[in-house]
Amino acid sequence: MMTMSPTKYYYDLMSQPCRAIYIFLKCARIPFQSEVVALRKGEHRTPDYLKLNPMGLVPVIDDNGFVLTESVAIMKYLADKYSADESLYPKDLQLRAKVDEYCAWQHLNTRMKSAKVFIAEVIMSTPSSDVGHLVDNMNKMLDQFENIFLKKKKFIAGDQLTIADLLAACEIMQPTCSGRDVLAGRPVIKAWMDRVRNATNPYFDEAHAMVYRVREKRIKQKL
Ligand SMILES: N[C@@H](CCC(=O)N[C@@H](CS)C(=O)NCC(=O)O)C(=O)O
Repeated sequence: MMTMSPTKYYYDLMSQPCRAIYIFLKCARIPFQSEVVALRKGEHRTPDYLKLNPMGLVPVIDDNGFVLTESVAIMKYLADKYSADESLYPKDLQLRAKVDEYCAWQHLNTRMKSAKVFIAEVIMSTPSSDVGHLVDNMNKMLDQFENIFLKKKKFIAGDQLTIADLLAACEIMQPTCSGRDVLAGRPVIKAWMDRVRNATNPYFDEAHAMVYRVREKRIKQKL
């Protein structure tokens, strides 16, 4: 009989999609073998890692020889194959379609618009005075997220937390690394973020420990 090993998960918790998958794996109680790939040390560019993912990006899973990249595809695969909790990626056709709708939108919106502010402020140390247009674009995205996706619902797909909320929360947390109060004046998104955090803790805080540390350091540097 062939024995199956836990899925190997290649990740760095400074990466937004990696945090979303990490929280998902923990909440869904899916065992995994942790394979940390330190981006700051260039471990995603070693010949061995490039054999696994020629694009040199995290996240990646290796499920007993089945290698998969792309966070959204990874979460859907793991949910369908291993999760006993169906609420995280619902089987109901219309609920699932709402989750998929958000997952399709987020790459060029939540992810891109938040990441650009993070890269400018944290990676490139661009002065705040020069990031106004990026912050404007992020704010337009946050308006759309609130008014089109969240509306008055508890979570993106309704009453239950899904992978869509995990992806969204982890992206919106990224630009907070600079010390920026991304959700200032946004009580609706702030309340949703608190619901996501409360529903997933201690894993949310565990996944964001490094984000919180970077944020505190940046705030101290500004004082
Ligand atoms: N569309 C991919 C994006 C993956 C991605 O961009 N990963 C980033 C971290 S968030 C990365 O590995 N960056 C390393 C690099 O660009 O060198 C997904 O959702 O999985």
